[in-house]
Amino acid sequence: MAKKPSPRTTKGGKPAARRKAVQKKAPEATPEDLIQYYKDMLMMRRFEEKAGQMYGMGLIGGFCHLYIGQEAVVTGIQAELKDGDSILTSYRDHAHMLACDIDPKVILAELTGRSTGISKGKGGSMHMFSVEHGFYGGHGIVGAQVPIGAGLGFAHKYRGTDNVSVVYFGDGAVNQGQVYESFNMARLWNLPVIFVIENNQYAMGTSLARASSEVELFRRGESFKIEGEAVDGMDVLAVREAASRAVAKCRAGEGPVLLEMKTYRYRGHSMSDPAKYRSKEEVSKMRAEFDPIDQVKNRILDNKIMTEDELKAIDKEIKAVVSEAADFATTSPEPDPSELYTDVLVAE
Ligand SMILES: Cc1ncc(C[n+]2csc(CCOP(=O)(O)OP(=O)(O)O)c2C)c(N)n1
Repeated sequence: MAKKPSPRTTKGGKPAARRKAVQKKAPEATPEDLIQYYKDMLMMRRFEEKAGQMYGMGLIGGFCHLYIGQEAVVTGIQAELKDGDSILTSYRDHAHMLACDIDPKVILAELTGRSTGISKGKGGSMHMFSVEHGFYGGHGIVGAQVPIGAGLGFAHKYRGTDNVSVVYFGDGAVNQGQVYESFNMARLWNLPVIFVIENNQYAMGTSLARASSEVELFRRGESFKIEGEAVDGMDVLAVREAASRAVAKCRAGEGPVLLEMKTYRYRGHSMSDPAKYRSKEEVSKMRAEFDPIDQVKNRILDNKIMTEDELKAIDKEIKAVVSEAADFATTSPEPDPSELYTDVLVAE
């Protein structure tokens, strides 16, 4: 866990790159909030379990990276966003799209390469986009989304709105030069960008400590005077609280901000990963003790907001929605060969 640093000041007496350690106090939430987060995270989990199953059946081709275990991060941040805000992420993008209210049917149809998919079946799991929903991809090149996220922040500022740009990237992307060029421009121009490092501890099979000289990733903005905070990314309420502070700063023109979400992915890097770089015990411990959905479920039960049976009924409803999406994805037609050259270049 990160130590709280001694405060430092710039020449002008302003605090420089202050940082905070992982939140310890359990934040408050209304019963409605808890139920909503439970539903949102369960939808992501059931959707991806179905995607994993369909991949195994050969219905999904190409790459498929699951977000299972990390659901609290995108759910907690999305709870603080509003219309006009933009988000973008890597290839591990299904949950981010669901958080943007994109129909599970069109996501699953894209995964199965159907014409009804969000990229008309030509993008697959890693290449999805919806400007209408404020979702700017789905990026297969590690770190490529970071400068684009800074650019979207510039667009928000240029247009004079108070919208923010949230760019998610992994611990494997943080050592890239383009990330630091983006930090520099974002601070230089005070852009409303929230840089969210989803630190799930492994980049494919490489653990953070094997690839990074500084593993406290919330410090990575320091030399650019970007304030950073480490957050318990398995607790949706801790995420929401940190997001609320970050969003308020950005909307007030005091951005950018960096959030390091300490999270964990349960599945392999992608569907073809045998995951030999970590023990089964490590994964089981994280699932048993820190699962984001169980944490919310326990809060709901402990506070007698709903009964176990009522929660099971919600699960049943969500499974029905996912099952309907799977039927849609498997019965939709494949793209017509005439689509092969459409939407490939911008200036057609
Ligand atoms: C520029 C670039 N280099 C390498 C790769 C191959 N690659 C795909 S995912 C990945 C690991 C990224 O890990 P991280 O950023 O921690 O994200 P996570 O998969 O953990 O969500 C690598 C090296 C790539 N897609 N792009």
